[in-house]
Amino acid sequence: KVGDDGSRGAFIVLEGLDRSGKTSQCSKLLSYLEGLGHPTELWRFPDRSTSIGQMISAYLSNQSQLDDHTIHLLYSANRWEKSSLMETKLKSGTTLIVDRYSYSGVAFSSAKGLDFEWCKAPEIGLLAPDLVLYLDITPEKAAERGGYGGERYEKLEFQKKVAESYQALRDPSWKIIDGCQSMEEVQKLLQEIVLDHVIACKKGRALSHLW
Ligand code: 2DT
Repeated sequence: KVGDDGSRGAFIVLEGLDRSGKTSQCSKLLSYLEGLGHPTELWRFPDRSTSIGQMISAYLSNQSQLDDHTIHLLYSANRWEKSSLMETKLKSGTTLIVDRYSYSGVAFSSAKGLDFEWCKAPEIGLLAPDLVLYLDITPEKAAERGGYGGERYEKLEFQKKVAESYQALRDPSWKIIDGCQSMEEVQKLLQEIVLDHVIACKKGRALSHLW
């Protein structure tokens, strides 16, 4: 526990397969909360703007090759390098809408065959989100949606394994949203849940850490 009982921002994570609609829903949530006057920022992982992020980006676009363990630790380091800023923002009252977090880290690397517990270990001690929203869509449906792009993981067979890993990670506190509904329906559901959490965090809910 961080032990700060003051008013703070909420830490909200969106997770799901590629093409599940996360990124569009994140930006809509940003405008929604800003419209209500809640200070809000949109973050995403990997954060490709740092030097670690650039190594990740080169790997994802197949410009470099890295051992599976190595890239896993880079993703984790990319979260660690942002963690104190993240904590400062939250404590100063800014809500963070975050597109992917440690759950993507574990789901993607364990889908490659790395040990599940080994994948979770470097995330121990990172800030835990107040809310995980999982946009649930089948890998087949995701593939139909205008197809995957050219990045490393955007292939149906691999996405099926990622879906299984997410399944193993899910805990009862996650909110599972049927991602096959229209963008508007999904957004409406997300807005209600997110607003509840923003208000609860303002009232002083303590921050906690993974896992
Ligand atoms: P975007 O397409 O959302 O930029 O993601 N990934 C992401 C991992 O393998 N481990 C991680 O820790 C994170 C955050 C998911 C780029 C790809 O990176 C994968 C898709």
